[in-house]
Amino acid sequence: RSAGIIGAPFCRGQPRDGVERGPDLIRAAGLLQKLHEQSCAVKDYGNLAFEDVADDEPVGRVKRARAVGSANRRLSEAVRAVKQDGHTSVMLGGDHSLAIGSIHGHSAAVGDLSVVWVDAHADINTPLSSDTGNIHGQPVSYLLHELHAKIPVLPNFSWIKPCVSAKDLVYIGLRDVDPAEHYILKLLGVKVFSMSEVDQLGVARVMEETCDYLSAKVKKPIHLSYDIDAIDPSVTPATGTPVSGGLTYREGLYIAEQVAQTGLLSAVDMVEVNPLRGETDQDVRSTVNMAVDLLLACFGRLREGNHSPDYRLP
Ligand code: DIR
Ligand code: MN
Ligand code: MN
Ligand code: MN
Repeated sequence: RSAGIIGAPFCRGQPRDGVERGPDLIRAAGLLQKLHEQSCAVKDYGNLAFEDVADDEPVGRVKRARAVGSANRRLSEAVRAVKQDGHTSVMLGGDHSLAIGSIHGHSAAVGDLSVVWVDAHADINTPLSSDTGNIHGQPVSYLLHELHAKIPVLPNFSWIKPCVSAKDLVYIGLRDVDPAEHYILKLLGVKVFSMSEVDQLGVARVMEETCDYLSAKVKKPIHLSYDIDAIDPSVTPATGTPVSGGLTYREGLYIAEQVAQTGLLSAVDMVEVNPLRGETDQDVRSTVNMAVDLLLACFGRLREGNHSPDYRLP
């Protein structure tokens, strides 16, 4: 398996500057070299260039719709190309509004897919239910078939076709869910492992149930959308909306390892790393290192160790 890396230095899905630096920081922490060292072929497609959108006035409460719509259209094409080149797509964000384009492009290339959304937040507000108007709290709503009728037309969003079924979505790590989001999750019967379930079942059972649930019927390619704020802020403080009581370093890694072990991982997003939200260099280092370690686990790195099939003892 090979990794096709796309940098998406984009921050307009939320109000805090700095998250656009994620892709370069994650590369600077040695992602490509470390993937090579674990015998993973890598192609870096570089960073996308997003045009600035003038007069991007709020539409209702929704902020920066034109910029978010146009950036995601580009990203969707880029992810589709990476999949058509035969790689596992790695989208480095940027904020989580980018999951719209990433999942859309992934689905355009491979068809039906499952989504594992690891996050403190559900990111399933509709443009009308959102209190903040920030699109990084809404991406899932644009992607679900079941919510299509609830989504008003936004400028630069008309290219988006819903491409995910509620039954093919699993959440892990939730602990800050708005009332409208909770209503939607219950209404659609979405599979959710909030931090309560992680406490109750342990991460091993959560992943067993996640993988059983997703492979019960047809085995679809998996899109792993990993918001770094799923991890506890003691480990990943450099992010825009930290919420206490998150996944430990080990739980976070275990999730990525288990998704990788299904053999179905087809695309991954690593989003919401924001160096300007860390108070110290160590805060930023710790956050970026977590992102890198999660991605290495996605490409087969095991804590027990690894060796290539042709290894011979000297
Ligand atoms: C909140 C916060 N539910 C919203 N969402 C965040 O803005 O819709 N998502 N922080 O990452
Ligand atoms: Mn900015
Ligand atoms: Mn989040
Ligand atoms: Mn998120």
